[in-house]
Amino acid sequence: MRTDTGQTFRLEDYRPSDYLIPETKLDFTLSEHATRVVAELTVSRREGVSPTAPLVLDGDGLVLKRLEIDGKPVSADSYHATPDSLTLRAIPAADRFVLTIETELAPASNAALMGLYRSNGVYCTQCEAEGFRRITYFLDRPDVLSVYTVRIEADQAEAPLLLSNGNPVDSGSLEKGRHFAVWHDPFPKPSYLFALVAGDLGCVKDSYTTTSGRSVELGIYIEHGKENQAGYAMDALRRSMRWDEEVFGREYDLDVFNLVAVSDFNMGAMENKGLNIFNDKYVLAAEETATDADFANIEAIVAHEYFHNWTGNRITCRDWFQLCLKEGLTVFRDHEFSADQRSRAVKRIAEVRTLRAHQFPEDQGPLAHPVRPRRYREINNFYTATVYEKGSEVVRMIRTILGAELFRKGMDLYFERHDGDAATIEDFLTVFEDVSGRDLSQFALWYHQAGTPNLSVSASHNPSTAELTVEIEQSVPPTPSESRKRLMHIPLAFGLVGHDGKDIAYASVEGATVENGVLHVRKRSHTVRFTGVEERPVLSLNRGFSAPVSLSVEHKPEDLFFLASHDSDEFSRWQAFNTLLTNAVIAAYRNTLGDKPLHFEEGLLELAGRIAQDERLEHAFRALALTLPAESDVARDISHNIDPDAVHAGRDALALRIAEANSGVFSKLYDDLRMSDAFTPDAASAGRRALRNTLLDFLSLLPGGAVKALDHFQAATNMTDRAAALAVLVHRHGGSEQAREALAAFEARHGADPLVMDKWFMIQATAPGTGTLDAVRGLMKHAAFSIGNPNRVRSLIGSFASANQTGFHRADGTGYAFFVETVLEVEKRNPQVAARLATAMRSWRSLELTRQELARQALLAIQSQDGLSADLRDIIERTLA
Ligand code: 0A1
Ligand code: ZN
Repeated sequence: MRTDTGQTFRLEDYRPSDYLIPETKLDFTLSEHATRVVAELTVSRREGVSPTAPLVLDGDGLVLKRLEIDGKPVSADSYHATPDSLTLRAIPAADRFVLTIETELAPASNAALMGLYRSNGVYCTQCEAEGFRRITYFLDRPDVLSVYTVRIEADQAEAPLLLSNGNPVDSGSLEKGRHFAVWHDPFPKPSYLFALVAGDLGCVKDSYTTTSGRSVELGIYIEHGKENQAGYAMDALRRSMRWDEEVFGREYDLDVFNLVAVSDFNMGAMENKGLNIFNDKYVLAAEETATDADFANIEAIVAHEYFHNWTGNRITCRDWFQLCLKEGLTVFRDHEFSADQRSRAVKRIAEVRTLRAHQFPEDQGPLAHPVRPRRYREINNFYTATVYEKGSEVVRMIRTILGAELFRKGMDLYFERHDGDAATIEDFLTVFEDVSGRDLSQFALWYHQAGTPNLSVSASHNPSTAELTVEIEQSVPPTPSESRKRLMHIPLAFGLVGHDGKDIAYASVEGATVENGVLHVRKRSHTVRFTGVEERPVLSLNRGFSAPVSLSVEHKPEDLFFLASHDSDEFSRWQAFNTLLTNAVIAAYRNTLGDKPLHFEEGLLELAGRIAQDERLEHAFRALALTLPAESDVARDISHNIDPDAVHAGRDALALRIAEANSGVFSKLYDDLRMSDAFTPDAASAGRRALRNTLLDFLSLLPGGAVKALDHFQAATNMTDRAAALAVLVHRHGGSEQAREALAAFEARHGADPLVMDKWFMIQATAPGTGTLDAVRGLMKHAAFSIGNPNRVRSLIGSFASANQTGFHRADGTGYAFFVETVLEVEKRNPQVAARLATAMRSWRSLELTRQELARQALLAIQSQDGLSADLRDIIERTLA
């Protein structure tokens, strides 16, 4: 385990490497406990660098077995090797030389899942961000690009399949039942994109012809017996390849594209050149085992990794501070892909919900950092919602500001200008300035400055002058180490909605630039005057969530009702109703705390019924609208001194009142939505299921609800419906006979499938109430649980800590004691997963004082441990700071 060295890396310290490695030859002789790696690196000195400059290669826990320069052993006094670095002092004066390095690895005991490891008997690698240095000594930094040739030798029976990046060039049998394969990747790449897979896996093959006629062999490799679950991923891959050609003009560039699913993986998936490696959760899909959400995730992640081939691989990052250059842009691309494959409005609502649930709390808490950070102690901790999701929003804003056409021109220029480069955010912004002639320097603050900007807006209409005046105030709250903020450029899409629901025109506008329905906020305050506005319009702001800001608009109460029913922008319609629901839960929360009776407006309850039945709206939209804001969403809006039990009580009370007020309508609709045709994972069918399952959640609160939910569970013919019913039973009727029966039936049916059991774990771990802690402790002893597998840890422990407000944040602090114990236990094996788990505490300062103090004690208990990993110490110390 890499323990903390206390070293901080800073953006301003970036220097190009003195040495480069234009060619890399790797020879792997695989064995579980003693894999031999011979690296033959062609090293060149960068022009102008003194021949006396030492060559310092990165390592991480390595054992050096042999070292040669140009085929001759290096004398002991000319180098210094530690597990973490290899320094060569006497270097040949020639500009180029070949360095041969032999190391020995034990993949079977690599529990951190970085570098070369074993998953279910399959050898595989994970090198981003700094895993390659666990394989051999190298200039393990993204601006050192190399052409790789890889030879893999293994036991034929143990590993009939031998894969690496690029194209296959040779293979054959060897003595004693061994065999080999050689792969060559003609595209220079940084070490983090290296990959190797060797094992015995099933395979699904297909082929694809690019627009220019290149034929590509596609392969998806999965556990034997699961071949029938790879069809959806293959289809998503083919659709992604076509879409990137059509929308971004990008073609695939190798003869093969392979994708491998492994069951032990720290993240979702990895874009290694020509050899994507996936967490099997994001590949395997069948109606019996995967929910509609799983299908949508698979489609998005397959696309994401594929799109990296251009945004990440062909153009990579100069250094890890530029991570958002590839991640934010690629998330934007996968969002657009999914929007084109599904319903754009529904997709946008789902994205915004995710952003608010994960990125806003990050931006508003101690772990806040700019989309392009300026410093880090452990880069693994910067694969964050800010870098990914906010990074994508920033790219979306560039498109909003420039318009679709100029945006595409800018992207074309980016690909043309930087293909083969390790680029920066400045390079990226410059292409858009060049194609548009705009100055994006104020806009660039979105990359450099952390925190979610707030906009306060009020409007007044003067019928006698036909003028609408809109006052807009901008503020950016302070974040750790950035107390003073500069004013941002915020593109706000808007409309002035007339009484008939149509946008009304205005004659002129002054006080801010308005272009194509977008108002550009650039100053601290704007007084914007629209003339020629005869009737009082309702202001619809931040349509389509054009900017990732917190918006508070002084609406009259009836205005939100109006927008929720009439706004022509579907996102804003959803937003208005969601705000009404959130406000209602917050009011109920305050009354719960004040021991006052709870009251909900009839109009809101009725509107829920009207939305449910509105045939003009897609089913999926209605399902999203009727899904009450999560307890964590409500807590975020309350923002301080939060009592999670009262939030829970307020939210539950609203759910019950909506159900009671609409029981007839909901029941009928629930019955009408029953589907008898064969399962298809398309968005329209998924939308019907989503709405029906949302209605079930409400109906389960009424008398006979548990029986109804059990009927739903038993009648389910797919995982979406089965898991939804199980969640309703366990969350709404926990401990009931029906909940117990469904849990047992689910376990009996799916006990042998770990990915499906993850759903069973997660549903139980997110059951509200103080009893869940003991349940989670009990489930950790279940045969299907394993503390070494990241998916199991995330589904049971991660979901408990980050998605169970009442169960985890118990007033007696026992949830936090469990947290300390478990995070440290996980850390022994896998620091990266432990550090991510620990981010569950990032909003501890928003809690009421008793819980706050208990949470602080828990964090201090972890901090006081000796020998903490760099990953965990970094998160804990920033959380406490
Ligand atoms: N680049 C991948 C994410 C990723 C990052 C780190 C990993 O291991 C520590 C694995 C994957 C992506 O964006 O999909
Ligand atoms: Zn990515």
